[in-house]
Amino acid sequence: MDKLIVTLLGISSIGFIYWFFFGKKDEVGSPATTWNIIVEGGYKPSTITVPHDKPATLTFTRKDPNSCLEEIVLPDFKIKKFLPLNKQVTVTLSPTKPGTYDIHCGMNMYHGKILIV
Ligand SMILES: [Cu+2]
Repeated sequence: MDKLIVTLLGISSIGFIYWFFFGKKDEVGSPATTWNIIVEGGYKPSTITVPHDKPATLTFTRKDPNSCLEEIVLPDFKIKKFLPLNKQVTVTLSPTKPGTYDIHCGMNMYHGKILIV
């Protein structure tokens, strides 16, 4: 029995290490001006890439009843929006400078990234 537990722990820690180093990479898509972001336990995708010379439209859909996620804040763009559950909320960005910008919830607990290229 003890051996079994040790074996299971070993397997799960290998799985964890594997996930930690290989599974956590952000999927950075190619630059696009329209993005659909699902808000569920965080932001999916958590990193989006937009070109710096065109306005970008981000549509957020909150599927998570957690009130922590009910507000979206893009501090660099002075945008703050309430996200009703299961409703699409569209935000338009007019990026000018390439860089990495933050998206977070009203309490600054969940984070996403906007890469402006
Ligand atoms: Cu929050």
